[in-house]
Amino acid sequence: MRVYESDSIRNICIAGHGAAGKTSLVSAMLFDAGAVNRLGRVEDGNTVTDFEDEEIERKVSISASLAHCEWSKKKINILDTPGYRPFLAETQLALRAADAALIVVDAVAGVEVQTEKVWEFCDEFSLPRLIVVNKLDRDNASFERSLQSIEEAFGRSAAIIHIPLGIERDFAGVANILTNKAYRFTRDGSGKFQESEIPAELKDQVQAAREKLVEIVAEVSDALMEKFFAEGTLSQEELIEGLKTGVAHHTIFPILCSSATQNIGIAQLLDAVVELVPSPASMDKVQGVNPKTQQATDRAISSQEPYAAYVFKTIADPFTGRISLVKLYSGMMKSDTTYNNQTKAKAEKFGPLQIPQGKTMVPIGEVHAGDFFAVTKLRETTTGDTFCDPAHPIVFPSVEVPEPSITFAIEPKSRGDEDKISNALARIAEEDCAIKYNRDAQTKQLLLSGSGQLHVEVTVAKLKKRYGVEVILKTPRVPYRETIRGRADVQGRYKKQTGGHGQFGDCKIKIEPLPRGGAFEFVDEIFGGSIPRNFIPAVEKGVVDAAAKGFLAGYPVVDFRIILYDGSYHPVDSSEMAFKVAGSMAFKKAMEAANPVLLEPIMNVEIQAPQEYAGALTGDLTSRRGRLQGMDTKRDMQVIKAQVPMAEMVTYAPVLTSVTGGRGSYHMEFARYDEVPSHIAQKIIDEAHKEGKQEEE
Ligand SMILES: Nc1nc2c(ncn2[C@@H]2O[C@H](COP(=O)(O)OP(=O)(O)OP(=O)(O)O)[C@@H](O)[C@H]2O)c(=O)[nH]1
Ligand SMILES: [Mg+2]
Repeated sequence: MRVYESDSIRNICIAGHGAAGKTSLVSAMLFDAGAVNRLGRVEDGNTVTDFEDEEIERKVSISASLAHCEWSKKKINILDTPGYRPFLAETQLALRAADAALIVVDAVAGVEVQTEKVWEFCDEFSLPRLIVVNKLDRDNASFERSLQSIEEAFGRSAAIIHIPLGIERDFAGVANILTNKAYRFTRDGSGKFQESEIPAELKDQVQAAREKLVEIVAEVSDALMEKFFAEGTLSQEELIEGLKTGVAHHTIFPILCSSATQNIGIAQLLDAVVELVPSPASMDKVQGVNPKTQQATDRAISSQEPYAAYVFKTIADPFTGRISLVKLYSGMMKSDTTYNNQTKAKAEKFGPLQIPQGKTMVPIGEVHAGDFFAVTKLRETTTGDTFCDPAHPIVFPSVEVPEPSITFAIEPKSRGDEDKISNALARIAEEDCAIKYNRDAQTKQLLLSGSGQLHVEVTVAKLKKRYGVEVILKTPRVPYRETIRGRADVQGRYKKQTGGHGQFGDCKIKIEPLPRGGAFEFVDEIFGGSIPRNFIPAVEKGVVDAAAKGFLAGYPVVDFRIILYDGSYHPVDSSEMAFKVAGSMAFKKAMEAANPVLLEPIMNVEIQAPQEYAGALTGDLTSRRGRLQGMDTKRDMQVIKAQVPMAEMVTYAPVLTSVTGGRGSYHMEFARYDEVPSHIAQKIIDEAHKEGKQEEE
């Protein structure tokens, strides 16, 4: 395995909407560059970058993966990423580590929802971008429509570099407006092509595209602008140099053409990557924070600098164990060396460094600034950590992945697997930052949250295949709460004075509602010692314990204030125990008198679906006691915002899927607690009493 210098490296991340052809494109790039000797196909489950069981089975990318090839003596590191919404956190992590993105647009569908989403990620990371219009060989492909949607979404700084030769079944290659040549492919999947003059029927189009490009490139600098005004055009060299600058500063986004599965236009795409994507050596310093001073600092991307590297991804391999994928920003790193994990303040002993080609790892002695590598079995290191020379400390910013949007309760199929589940989930959460799991303190259920039903299902499949634990997915119990509407003034008196040593506690309390927010306040207004100081905390404890057990249906009572204002005691029989009991008796009486009600969590729900389903979806939301908050359109998708009780949403995912034929997605987050309407409350209370009885039996 060769060691590459930073000026011989290009780091790109392939991103775009689901099924745009990203994995197929990577497959063709690797094949044409001779990195692999067959053109892997998603259909056949033999691509380099979709190697996980779940990816092969579902024919969908689920995790980001790293591959590489050599083209024109440059090493191109390629990160393939998922395009389906539930897996976009992976895409975000991969883009964070790349130096440029290749945004893949489906020539039939044009720019889609997730295309825009990944574009936003690129904005966030200030990434240069090339745009590839792929699937130009498909029926109903249209270069014009694709361009139109690209310009609508991303503005006129998207500039054509390739024009397709033919379309749909006749798509045969590309006309390159920079070289002013046409490249016609043999269309047998071999990637072989012949160079020729631009065909007569495309000459005008090529000319117009070139003129537009010259105008856009002229805006890159004052010098170019002056030249352009003086002479009405730019020289070939000025055009190329200006274009490179525009790409590097992400003010110009070149548009390329391809068919990944027919292997057409891939060589020209690789040329464009090598020529237009900045090498790490040519890039500005990378920004970070000095962990000692918390001040911003930066580091030149160079092998001469002290080492600094960023762990952008972790793979939990059931056989190898933990695999950390690392981007080396500066310095060199070697196999079998101990390095400083600055984030964890721990030294980590590295075994051999490896260069991943999908799942295949090739050992390498050392790696230089700008390159990627993998290292296995680090003990403390997790995604987002920085390694650096302790004498030159720097920490790189990590990525905040979005909060999960869907939650299920999980139960093991066989009893006794509880510990296994937690261990396995801990592993999976290491590689998948978008998964969260916890035991709900209120309902005692083990909850698993992800970015969508598919995400949770994939996690369940991993649990089974990798760790041998089978679980059942259930809708989570709704964490209802209880509160009061009114006020009350009551006495709790506990007296047991039959024979020997008795028990005596007596307290008077007022209860008042507090605004929503889950709060509880205890106010001590005892003056003159009607209850001795040392027993007051016992009264509070009695109230707190009783409130946790609930009054109506066993759900915790919240949003209330207790004012302890009077009471009495017995010099011998009073005890903490007795005052605790008195406190809880008082609380129950207070609840009874203060008009108790049930509260339920209300969620902010945002649904995206093709417009034709909007009516059906809003109707369904209304029947779920939802309140519409607004409608919006995003391209051809309708965005519906509503507030809906959580209890009504636990059954939503399969309904949305069946209504929209799998084309809708939704996201929800907690908004607030609201009173449950009384006719529904009664059902919940009856249900809770029934369950309570069953548990007692
Ligand atoms: N006709 C045609 N089909 C293509 C082309 N590229 C990809 N496909 C097909 O489109 C489907 C999706 O391709 P993938 O490469 O898995 O797409 P992807 O963007 O990686 O998908 P995700 O990673 O799941 O978002 C597969 O059935 C491919 O065979 C293309 O250029 N032309
Ligand atoms: Mg893919």
